[in-house]
Formats: sequence, structure tokens, C-alpha cells
Amino acid sequence: MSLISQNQYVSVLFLIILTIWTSQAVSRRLLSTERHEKWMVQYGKIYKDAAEKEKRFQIFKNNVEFIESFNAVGDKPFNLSINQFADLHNDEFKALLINGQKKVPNMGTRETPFRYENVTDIPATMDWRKRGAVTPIKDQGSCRVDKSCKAEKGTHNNVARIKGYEKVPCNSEKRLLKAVANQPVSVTIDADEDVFQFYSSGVFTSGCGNDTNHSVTVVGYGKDGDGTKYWLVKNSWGSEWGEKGYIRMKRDIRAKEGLCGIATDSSYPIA
Ligand SMILES: *[C@@H]1O[C@H](CO)[C@@H](O)[C@H](O)[C@H]1NC(C)=O
Ligand SMILES: *[C@@H]1O[C@H](CO)[C@@H](O)[C@H](O)[C@H]1NC(C)=O
Ligand SMILES: *[C@@H]1O[C@H](CO)[C@@H](O)[C@H](O)[C@H]1NC(C)=O
Ligand SMILES: CC(=O)N[C@H]1CO[C@H](CO)[C@@H](O)[C@@H]1O
Repeated sequence: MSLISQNQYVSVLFLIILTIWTSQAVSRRLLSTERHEKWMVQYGKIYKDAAEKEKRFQIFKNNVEFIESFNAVGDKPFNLSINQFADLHNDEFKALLINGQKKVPNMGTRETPFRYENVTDIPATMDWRKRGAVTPIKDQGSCRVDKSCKAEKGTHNNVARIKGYEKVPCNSEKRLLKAVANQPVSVTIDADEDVFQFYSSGVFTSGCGNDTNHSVTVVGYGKDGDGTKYWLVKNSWGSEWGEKGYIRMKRDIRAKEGLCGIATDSSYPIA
């Protein structure tokens, strides 16, 4: 008798726990479904069917979890946030990046003169946006719509006729600095990691390799409040990505390639 009631007691207890657990899981699911739907509205996303939506929802949920756990760690140099790439698996993001990259003049290994070699006047900070030398942020993401991307023209195209390009001797952040002190410089970086996909603010310090497949423009440099030196880099993923379309990337690191290979392949237009 007492054994039976004990069993019943255990069953009831189990049922209660199961019910609480299930309802919590259901409300968590509802919360993140709602979040996904809000995000879909914000970015004008439409999926072809329910199966696609479910697949995108799962990726979205995983990305949100990744971003939130990254941000939960205190005292880090940069933050991540949900953005237009939130329903893309990092593998898809990598593929998108490689297909959508803007065409840069292939400089090959040909040597060019480097006119800034002997420059000694290097300001402590530089921001070419303040000197009207930087065009507005483009959204390379729109490449996905019509599947063709218009090649972006050189940095100074709106200002002067470009005669050609010169290369910054590779693997030297010092020389890159001399060049950027004088004009914006096109560089290629390794930008396909998940931390780059969701970067939102701060000085990006780690998480990438040297596999440079993405072209961006260094439009300045400086030091943040902690004294961390950074490059001010203009991206082409719309103004909602990063710091209004820009990313600050750690400058003067130990590896000669620079962070994400930023010093491996730089060039600037000459008028
Ligand atoms: C830099 O200085 C050296 C030594 O004076 C000189 O030979 C070289 O031509 C200069 N380079 C440029 C780009 O002015
Ligand atoms: C990261 O986000 C937190 C919370 O919004 C903010 O207080 C902090 O300053 C941010 N850190 C950076 C490096 O942007
Ligand atoms: C970049 O490449 C160099 C070798 O050229 C290597 O020493 C360095 O560790 C690489 N950095 C990363 C982050 O992979
Ligand atoms: C897919 C692709 O284009 N990958 C290239 C990325 O860049 C490196 C050189 O840095 C190439 O070796 C890869 O083929």
C-alpha cells in the first residue's frame, strides 16, 4: 500500500517536473521564434516555404546563442551583434563572401615604386572621412539579389582620374602606416570567421587567420581609450554592420602579416 502510493507520488512529481520543463522549452521556442520573425521583418526576409523557414530559424537560434555567449564574457575588446547575416551558417557566409567580393586590380607580384617610403610626417591619428576622401558605405550584401555585383571603383575615383596603382611593400604595418597617413589604402583581409560575421563594436583583436579573401579600405588609424592601436577600416556590408559600416582592427601586432593579413596585399590609386 505505502509502496504503491510512493510510486504514484514519484510519478506525479515526475509529471509536474516534465510539465514545467516542457512549458519552459515551449516558451523559449516561442520567444526565439518571435525574435526570428521580428528580425525577418526588419531585414525584409522571405523564405520560400515552411521547411526553409524552420531551417533558417535553427541557424538563427544557434547564431543568437553564439553571439550572446560571446558577449556575456566580461572585459573583452569587442562585441558581436545580430545583423543581416543572422540566418546564415558560417559556411554559407564564407561562400557568400567569396562570390560577392569586389574585384580589385590584380597587382600580381610586380614591384611598383612606393612613394611614401621616406615619409616622416606621420600624424598620431588619421581619419580620411573627416577630410571628405571617403565615399558612403556600400552594401555588398545586395549582390545576392540580382546575383551580380558591380565592381567597386577605386577609392579616389570620385575625386580624381586614376592613372594606376602602387603597392605598399607587403608584410609591413609600418609602411602601411606611411601610406595611410597620406591617403586611404585598399587592403585584403581574412574576414570569413563567425566573429567577423557578427562584429558590432570595439577593436577587433583576434579570431581570424591569414587567408585573405575580402577587399576593404583602410581609411585611418588611431588608438582607443585603453591605448590599443587600431586601423580604421571601411567595409562594404551596409551601415548596419559593425560601427556604422566600419570596423576598427588591431594595429601593430607581432605577426608581420598584420591582423587578418591586413598588411599582405595593399595598394593605393595614384592620380
Ligand atoms: C628614399 O630615400 C633614399 C635615400 O635617400 C632614396 O635613395 C630613395 O630614392 C628615396 N625613396 C623615395 C621613394 O623617395
Ligand atoms: C559591449 O557592449 C556592452 C553592453 O552594451 C558595452 O557596455 C561595452 O562598452 C561594449 N564594448 C565594446 C568594446 O564595444
Ligand atoms: C599568419 O601567417 C604566418 C606565417 O606566414 C604565421 O606565422 C601566423 O601564425 C599566421 N597567423 C594566423 C592567425 O594564422
Ligand atoms: C575560396 C577562395 O577563393 N579561397 C582563397 C582565399 O585566399 C587564399 C589566399 O589568401 C587562397 O589561397 C584561397 O584559394
